[in-house]
Amino acid sequence: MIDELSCQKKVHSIKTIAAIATPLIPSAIGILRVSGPDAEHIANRLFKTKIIPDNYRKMITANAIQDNGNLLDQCCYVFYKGPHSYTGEDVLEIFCHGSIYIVKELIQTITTMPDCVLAKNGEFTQRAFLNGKIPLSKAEAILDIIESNSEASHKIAINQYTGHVYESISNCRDHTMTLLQKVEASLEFPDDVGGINTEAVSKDCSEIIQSLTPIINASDYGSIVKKGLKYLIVGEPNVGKSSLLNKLSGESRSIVSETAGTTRDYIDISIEYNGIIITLIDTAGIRETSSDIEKIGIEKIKELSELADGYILVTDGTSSKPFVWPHFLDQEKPIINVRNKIDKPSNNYPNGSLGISCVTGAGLTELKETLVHTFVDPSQYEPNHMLCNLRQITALNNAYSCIKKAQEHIELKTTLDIVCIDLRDAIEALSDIMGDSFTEELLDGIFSKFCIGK
Ligand SMILES: Nc1nc2c(ncn2[C@@H]2O[C@H](COP(=O)(O)OP(=O)(O)OP(=O)(O)O)[C@@H](O)[C@H]2O)c(=O)[nH]1
Ligand SMILES: [Mg+2]
Repeated sequence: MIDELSCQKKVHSIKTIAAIATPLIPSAIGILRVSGPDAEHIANRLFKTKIIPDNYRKMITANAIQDNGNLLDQCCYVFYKGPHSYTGEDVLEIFCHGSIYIVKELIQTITTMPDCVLAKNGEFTQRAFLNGKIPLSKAEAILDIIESNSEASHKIAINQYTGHVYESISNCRDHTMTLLQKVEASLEFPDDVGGINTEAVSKDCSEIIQSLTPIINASDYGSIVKKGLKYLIVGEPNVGKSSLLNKLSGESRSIVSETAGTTRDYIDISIEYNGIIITLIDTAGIRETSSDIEKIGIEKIKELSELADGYILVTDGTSSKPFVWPHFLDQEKPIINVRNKIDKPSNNYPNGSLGISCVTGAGLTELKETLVHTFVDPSQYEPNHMLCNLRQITALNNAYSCIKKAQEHIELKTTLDIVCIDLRDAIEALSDIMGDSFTEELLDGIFSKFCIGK
């Protein structure tokens, strides 16, 4: 564990950092960020100016001039005097024309100034956290906002950022602390406070469990929103797997032909339905074959199978031949049975499989619904009450099982020491969610996932 003071000292003893904050592609504007004790000096040197307090937090237009007198660009910049900045340090934000050359030259010019180095991933946000500008939970929510790729994931991330869910978790922690104090008191001062009331402790545990349960259930949805769902489209050759991929995505990505064995390599496309990103992977038709290339394609399905959340098994509705589920595919994962080509009169799809047509589009909305609903029902969840950060979800589950253990131990009349340990572990796990206690390793793990410049 490292305490905040030593962190702050460390931050201030290290150098000024600089980074490009926008993607390195030709664009209207390029943004660079600088944070640290030399930010003001860098602005003065680059823009041949002297920043005055009246100009703090104001957009100033100025020429960026390199040390050799070369005019690099006409830029705008904003200088934030610490602690009134994102990181809590002096911060300089530079807005230049979005030419790759200008952006690269600017970062080169800035980072060759004494005591200024290129920032590492997430280092700006890490400094904001270490300087007490934002709690760790908020820092992680920023990452979730940046990574959000659907309406649902954005909603959850924004709610995490505004902190509603943490209020509930913080209340659970307070409740657990009060309970721990009660148990500790009767353990240490039995003569003063009397023996433990097993029923009352168990009731408290039930109440905490009840408060955590909706967050846990909702967070299962949150984690699906965050990572999306991956389905492998499998079946015999020529049943319409590639047609299905194309029809669902609205793109003509996979080659469709009446020749059996057309697809050899796999092709994946992501679609969004009900706020969930679903990655569909079209694969080679599964059959006994003498073609080496086709065999490799079928081998690939085995590898892909491990990463998939489920399968869409496509059969041809006009054929009565049953599909024999190959041993190398996981039977435990959900299998969505679809019978394709229901537009053809000879189609006789049985109950238990979903009839679709890649020609008319029949059944495809039901199919998309099934793909999501097999794992989760989005209408049941309130984004206010969920987490989508996997580290925080793990800590939440951990806290839940510690409270459950405490309840079991108290009901079994196990020694109170053990109950105290369970409750302390639960408090620690709940604190972990909020990031109130942290290790250097944890911080490195969190901030390394950020992009440079954030
Ligand atoms: N009538 C009808 N024809 C379809 C439908 N879906 C696909 N087809 C036709 O079926 C044939 C095979 O389609 P593909 O999508 O290439 O089948 P596949 O399962 O990917 O085949 P392989 O890549 O060889 O494994 C093509 O001629 C398609 O036009 C459908 O819903 N109705
Ligand atoms: Mg195909």
